[in-house]
Amino acid sequence: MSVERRPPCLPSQEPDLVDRIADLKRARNAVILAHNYQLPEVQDIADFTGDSLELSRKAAGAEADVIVFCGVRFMAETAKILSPNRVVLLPDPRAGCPLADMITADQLRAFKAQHPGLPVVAYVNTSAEVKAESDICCTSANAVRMVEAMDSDSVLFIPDKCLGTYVASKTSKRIILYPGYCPTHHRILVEDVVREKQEHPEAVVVAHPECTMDVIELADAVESTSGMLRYTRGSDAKEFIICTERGLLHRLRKDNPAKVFYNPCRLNICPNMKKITLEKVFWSLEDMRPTIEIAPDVIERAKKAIDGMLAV
Ligand code: CIZ
Repeated sequence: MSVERRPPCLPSQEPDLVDRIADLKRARNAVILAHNYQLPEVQDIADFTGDSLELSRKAAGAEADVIVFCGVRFMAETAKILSPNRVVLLPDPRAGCPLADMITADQLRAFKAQHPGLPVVAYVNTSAEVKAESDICCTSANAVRMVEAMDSDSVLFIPDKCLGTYVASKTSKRIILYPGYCPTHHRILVEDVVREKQEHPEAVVVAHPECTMDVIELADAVESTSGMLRYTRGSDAKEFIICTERGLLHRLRKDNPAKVFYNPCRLNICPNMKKITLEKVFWSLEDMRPTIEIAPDVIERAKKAIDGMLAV
């Protein structure tokens, strides 16, 4: 799908852009969701900010006809799976997730054929079609629990080999990894964390499980983005080194004005997350596109994998 773009009539400096989005949102009866990795100004206009599953569940419970998902494609697809009768807009259709794109439904079928009979645990960072081919979904927060819930000593874990390696260190089950990874988390290096820790020896290191295992081993806590929000709020520590996509720092700083958050490197920016801008949010509400469309049978099968996770 390609976006046909009109000349930008509303540059972001224009003061009433935020008001115009709010007016349009009311007129469309829309809810705006922003993932924790979105640009600060996009997070600030959202009705809800959070991780992808949390947002999709909030949208499903909201009385809105339209869901604007400021995030990447698999996240907007999850919202559509949970709210199939609503219009779901992804303000930039090119906002994909390189990790999710590392496995297609065909590649998963081939992986399953190499390991017949083993259940598939799919991280939420997968397309609807891949979820539809999986036995159960997991988030980074509940991956260990989902693996342990499988009625098998061995499981196929897709697509993130880093999260899978971390899970393997926490369970006695045999995890067969798929070789996917998140390029943004891979750019956070051990040297970055060591240097930051030398500069701020009191700081607590919190790492996302999409980081490489050598970074995870340096961490005081390993958390999903929502877990990081809870952990830092509840901690007595005053300084934190946050090893994940840097968009989360905006919310961490807003929620904890008396605490200090350090970003360990300059390269931990997801270019896809940053494709969503205020202008694109406005345009998507104005034009009511680009919409997320998923075949009904794919929605039904993908929902089973998500519902399986929610049941556990
Ligand atoms: O599902 C999400 O939101 C992702 C990808 C990460 C997280 O930890 O929130």
